[in-house]
Amino acid sequence: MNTQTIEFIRPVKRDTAPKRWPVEDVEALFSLPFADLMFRAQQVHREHFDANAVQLSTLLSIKTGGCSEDCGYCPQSAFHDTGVENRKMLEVEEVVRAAKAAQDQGANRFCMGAAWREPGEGDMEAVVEMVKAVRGLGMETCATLGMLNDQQTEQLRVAGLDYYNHNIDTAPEFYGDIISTRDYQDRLDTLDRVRKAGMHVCSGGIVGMGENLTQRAGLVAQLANMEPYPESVPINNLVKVEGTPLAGQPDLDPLDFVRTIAVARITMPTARVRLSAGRQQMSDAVQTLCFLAGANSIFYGEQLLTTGNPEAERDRALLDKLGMYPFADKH
Ligand code: SAM
Ligand code: DTB
Ligand code: SF4
Repeated sequence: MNTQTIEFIRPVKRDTAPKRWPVEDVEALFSLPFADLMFRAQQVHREHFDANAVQLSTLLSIKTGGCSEDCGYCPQSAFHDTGVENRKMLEVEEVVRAAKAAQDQGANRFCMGAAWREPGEGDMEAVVEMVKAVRGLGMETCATLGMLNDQQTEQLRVAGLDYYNHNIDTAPEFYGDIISTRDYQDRLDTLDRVRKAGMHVCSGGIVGMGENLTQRAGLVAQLANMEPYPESVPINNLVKVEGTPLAGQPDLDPLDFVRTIAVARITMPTARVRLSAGRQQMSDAVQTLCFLAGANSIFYGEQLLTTGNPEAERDRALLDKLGMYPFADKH
């Protein structure tokens, strides 16, 4: 036997195990006839969830504007002139007041967002107090504070944080077109730390930023191939804010947004798929299609971070009309 033959019979070495969801398989889902895609999404949804129940999270910006990152979509980046006023971190009492009000309106999760690349030296102490206080109200807690190191992750876990939101936002190969001040791996590293610390992961992305279909499928594949995939997956429709580099993006066809929800549902069957930013610009009919496609969580309350969201009353009316009701996850 010569060396040539030995080489030939040696098993092929792979760098990584085969992915559960190759990008081309996800892209094939996107390309299904609309009715077939919706049917598959509904089958998966009903296998794992009450299809009439929706989880309600309320957002609060605990530190607004002046962020040192250059995310092309974000009104809070210091690189863009959007008219968003920079504000220092809110006091713990103000946060608790807002959380109580959200709870009174029927929200069961409260998400605290900060316009940081990462929390600074003195920031964690106050955030830990906020998490403890909101949890003390009997609400689930979520925070989104940018990148975390091991120590910060541990502080949040000890405080009792239920979810950490950290979006990967788009496909790896499109990321550099949108953000230059960090790379994709930074996001994945923080998500790993959150997962290892034992908190629930909330991670999703934005559609409508000019990505092509392969890149949109690439975003979903990245999320779906995480082991395990996130418990919560926010799908945001780009909110076009004047002064951001993406303000002039053409509108996404609403049916392509609905398709993204359906594909997320099929590839991540047990995740909460959240119909996130962009609802204020959506008709009731499109939102309804998103629920039919498997969305089962929304941001609830008239404000996202710096942009608007439908009034709570309008959302209650829509849910009533659809025979849907709020539902809290049990952990
Ligand atoms: N600074 C932290 C970070 O980037 O992780 C937390 C706050 S940041 C505003 C949270 C997420 O909001 C981003 O990852 C992005 O997905 C979303 N977001 C920001 N601006 C948006 C916009 N104009 N339209 C849709 N989603 C947006
Ligand atoms: C997520 O995926 N979307 C929310 C939340 N997680 C933090 C934020 C949306 C922000 C929309 C733009 C703004 O209001 O500033
Ligand atoms: Fe900063 Fe987050 Fe906005 Fe990026 S998305 S500019 S990190 S607040």
